[in-house]
Amino acid sequence: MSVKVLFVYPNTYGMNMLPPAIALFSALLKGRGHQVDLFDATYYQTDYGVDSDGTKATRLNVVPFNPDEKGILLRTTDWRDDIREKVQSFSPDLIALSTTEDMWLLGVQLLEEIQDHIKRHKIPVIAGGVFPTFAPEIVIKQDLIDMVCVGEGENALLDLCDRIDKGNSWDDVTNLWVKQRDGSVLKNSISNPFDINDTPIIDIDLFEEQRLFRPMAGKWYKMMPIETIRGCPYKCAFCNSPDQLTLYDDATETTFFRKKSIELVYRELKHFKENYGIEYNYFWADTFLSWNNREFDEFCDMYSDIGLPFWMQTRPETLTDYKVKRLAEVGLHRISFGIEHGNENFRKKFLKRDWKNDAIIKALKIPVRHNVSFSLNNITGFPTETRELAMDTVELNRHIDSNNQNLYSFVPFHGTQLRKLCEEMGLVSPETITKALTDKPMLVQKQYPPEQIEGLQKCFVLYVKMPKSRWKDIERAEANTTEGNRIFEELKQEYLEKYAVNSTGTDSNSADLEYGVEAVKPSI
Ligand code: B12
Repeated sequence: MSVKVLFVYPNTYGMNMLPPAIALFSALLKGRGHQVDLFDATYYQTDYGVDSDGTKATRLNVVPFNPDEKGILLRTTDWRDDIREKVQSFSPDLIALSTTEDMWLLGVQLLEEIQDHIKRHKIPVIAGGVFPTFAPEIVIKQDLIDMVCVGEGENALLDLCDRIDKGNSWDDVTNLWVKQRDGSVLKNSISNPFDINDTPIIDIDLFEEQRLFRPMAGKWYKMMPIETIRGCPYKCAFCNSPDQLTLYDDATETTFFRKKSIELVYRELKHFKENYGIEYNYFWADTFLSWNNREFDEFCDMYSDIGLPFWMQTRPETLTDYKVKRLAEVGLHRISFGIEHGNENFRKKFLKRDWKNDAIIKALKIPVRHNVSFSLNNITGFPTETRELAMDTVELNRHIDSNNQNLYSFVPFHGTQLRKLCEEMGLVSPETITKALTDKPMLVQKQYPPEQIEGLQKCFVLYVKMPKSRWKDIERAEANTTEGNRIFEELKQEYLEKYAVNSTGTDSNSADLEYGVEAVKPSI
């Protein structure tokens, strides 16, 4: 016997990279003889949220590219018909939703569309992912949700499917919150983290081939998300990773921070290169250079056999000349760094990032020396922040010869230290669901109102890259008025003509996006 699991993935078309969790679960479940299918909302017009990609292009964070190159188009069919057709034809025994916070309400919308089928056939529905992990009390309240996975899903999902298969109760499956008939909830404890060295080759066949294509530095590649490390050694207050550590430290004997064996990483890389024609690897570890020196050398020796360009994200403090040089020799193509804020004291106090600006500036000369292009991620709109403080972020970015730079507005995700602060300050309520990073600012603060944040976001790249003599005009361009937008368009042209040259001096079209969100032209 086998269990039929239908994964539901709420997503909008800007975010191309496929979700590794679903591909991993699929491989594990198929390995146990279960059947798996997927409803992926990525290329449907769901009228949900924003086109993060388009936003980034408008703000000069990325440079437009030719969307027809790989023929990636939105679907022309209605998602409602398709998801209904999917549940009817596949007839799942379990529906499994994987969701981040900003996608949760879209996930609910997708489930609501098939609620008749769910109710008629009494299909259990489980939700997992970073949002269900950190806001299980919100997720379990949703009518259509029967179970919430708190923490990692590998063992929980396998255990659950085995119980369903055998007709046994799943009330005591670890990591699960299970809703009872009377509405009460059983909250099971968290089991030890999954041994990531037991990870099978993930199953990407569930996804359409076009989901692998993603633009990087102005060019399309067939790109594969690859896991090397799970968890992060740093404690940034706006990020979910520190709370993952705490969740597991408090509940289990082992740590959430784990490194995959280089041998296993090699097997995956080789498999996808040889069998799927992968052209580019996307290492999504929070801090790629969290390895010790021996592990680092082992990676470089291994990767020289793969020879494909790759992207990574890491902290400036993890760079050395030796490391960047070696990585560049084996294929490092592009790096993303989180700078986040330019005011040292503010960054230390509120973001829990304790590093000096001088040290950041010095470290970020290293990739320039080795001709490796990179982008900088920054955030504004933090609790208590002011425009003056935000201008320190502009100032710091001006001292760094990056190829691209973004200024996101702060999002108080559940399961972060700053979320707690925002709730304490009354800036959000515990129930408030967050939006995407590229959406409108979430916090409404008198000392730094949303319009100011948006104005600065709009003009951030101009402030960073143009001479200060142009700042008066740039400030006028911040206004979201006919006049302000006209000045913005003029400055944008000037920027593109004179200043959009990257640090390696080779192309002004460099654009990468950490979250794979670049504009794709709708077909309808
Ligand atoms: C790869 C990645 C992406 C990929 C894939 C996203 C995805 N949904 O998988 C892309 C590039 C598309 C992406 C996009 C975005 N991302 Co992102 N991303 C990551 C990253 C780096 C790794 C996630 C990952 O694959 N981990 C490995 C897999 C195996 O595990 P997992 O996804 O964590 O899931 C585990 C459990 O949660 C659970 N689980 C997950 N799903 C399910 C489902 C069921 C049924 C069950 C039982 C269990 C379960 O089991 C899994 C394995 O143990 C994380 C940071 C991090 N280190 O976690 C950020 C992170 C998830 N992203 C984040 C954000 C903000 C975004 C965006 C909103 C950014 C934006 N543009 O606005 C979008 C949202 C897109 C979307 N539809 O989900 C935040 C999420 C914040 C939040 N609380 O919601 C994170 C946590 C970054 C951070 N440090 O703050 N992202």
